[in-house]
Amino acid sequence: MKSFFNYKTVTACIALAFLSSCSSSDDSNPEKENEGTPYVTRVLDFAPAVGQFTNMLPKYEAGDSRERMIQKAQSSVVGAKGSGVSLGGFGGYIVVGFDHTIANVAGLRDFRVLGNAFWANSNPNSNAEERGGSSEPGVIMVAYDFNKNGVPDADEWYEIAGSEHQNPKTIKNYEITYFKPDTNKSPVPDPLASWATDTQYIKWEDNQGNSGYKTKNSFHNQSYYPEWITADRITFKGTLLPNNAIDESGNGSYWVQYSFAYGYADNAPNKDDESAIDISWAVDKSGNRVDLPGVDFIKIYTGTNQESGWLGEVSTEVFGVEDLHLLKQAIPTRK
Ligand SMILES: [Ca+2]
Ligand SMILES: [Ca+2]
Ligand SMILES: [Ca+2]
Repeated sequence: MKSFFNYKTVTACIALAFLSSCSSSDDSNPEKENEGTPYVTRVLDFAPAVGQFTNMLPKYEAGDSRERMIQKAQSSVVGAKGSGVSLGGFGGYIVVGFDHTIANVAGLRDFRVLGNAFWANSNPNSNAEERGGSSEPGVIMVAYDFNKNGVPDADEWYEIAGSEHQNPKTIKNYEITYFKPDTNKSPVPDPLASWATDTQYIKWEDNQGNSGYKTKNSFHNQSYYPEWITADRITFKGTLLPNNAIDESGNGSYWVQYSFAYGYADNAPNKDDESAIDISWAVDKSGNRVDLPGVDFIKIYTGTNQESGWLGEVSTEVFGVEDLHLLKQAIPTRK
C-alpha cells in the first residue's frame, strides 16, 4: 500500500469522517470494497487435538467455553499476520471463512495457508533427497458454498490431494481417539531422556489396531488435552499422512521434519511456492478431481500421528490464509 494519501482520498475521508472510517483507494490496495479482504475474516470451528501447545495457542483460561476458544482462535488467524494457533496431533482442526469466494483461476494456485515451517540450517544428513527442517503437514479441505446458505454443509467439503495422496503409506478414513489424562496418576519419566517427564501421559488408540501414549515434555507443563472438553475422550477422523520426521543425528539430538512435495499446510515456508494451493487439486471421496469455481471455507487438520523426540508431536500451526489473486501473486500450478 502506498505510504501517502492522494488529495481525493483525503478529501473523501474528511467528508466521510462522521460516517465511517476511511482508507486509501489506490488500485494496489488489496482491500478494495468490491473484492473483499484477502485474508481470513472468521473462524467457524476450532478443535485442536492433544499437543504440547494445546491450551497455549490460543491460551485457555479457566472457565473458557468451546465458543470462547473459537473466538480466541479467530483473533489469532484473521488478517494479514495472525499470532497463530496450534492444531495439536493428528486430526486437530480449524475451519476458516472469508468475506468473498476465493476464485479458482485456471492454471494458477489460488491460496496459501500461512504456517511457520522453515528449512533446516544444517541437516546432519547431507544426502537427504527431500527438503526438510520444521515441516508439520496439515491436510487441507475446501468447501464451495453451493447452496449459498453461508455455511459449509457436509456434502460441500473436498480434500486437496497433495503429493502423498497416492502414497501407499497414506491411510484414508483414519480415526484416532485420545483419552483424557488422569491428573492424579504418577508420571513415568524416561531415565534416558531428561526432557520426557511422562512417557505414559495421554493414551491413544486408532482404528488400525495401534495404541500408545503421548509423552509430556519438560518444556510445556500445562495440560495437553483441550481443557474446555469435558468428555473423557476425543476422536478425530481424516487422511493420515506418512511419518515425516527422522532423527538424523541417530542420538535423538537432531530431528528433521521432511517436507512433502506439495499440497499441505505448514509444510513449506510461506515464501516458498510449494506452500501455495491450486483449488483444482480438490478431489471427492472417491479420489476423483472436482471442478470447483472457488472456495468459501477452508478446513485444515494435522495430517500425521508422530512424535519427534524432544521436539514433541508433529502438529500443524495456522497463522492465516492468503487469497493469492487479491494479493496479485500469480503462482503457476504444477505441471
Ligand atoms: Ca486454480
Ligand atoms: Ca452451504
Ligand atoms: Ca509448525
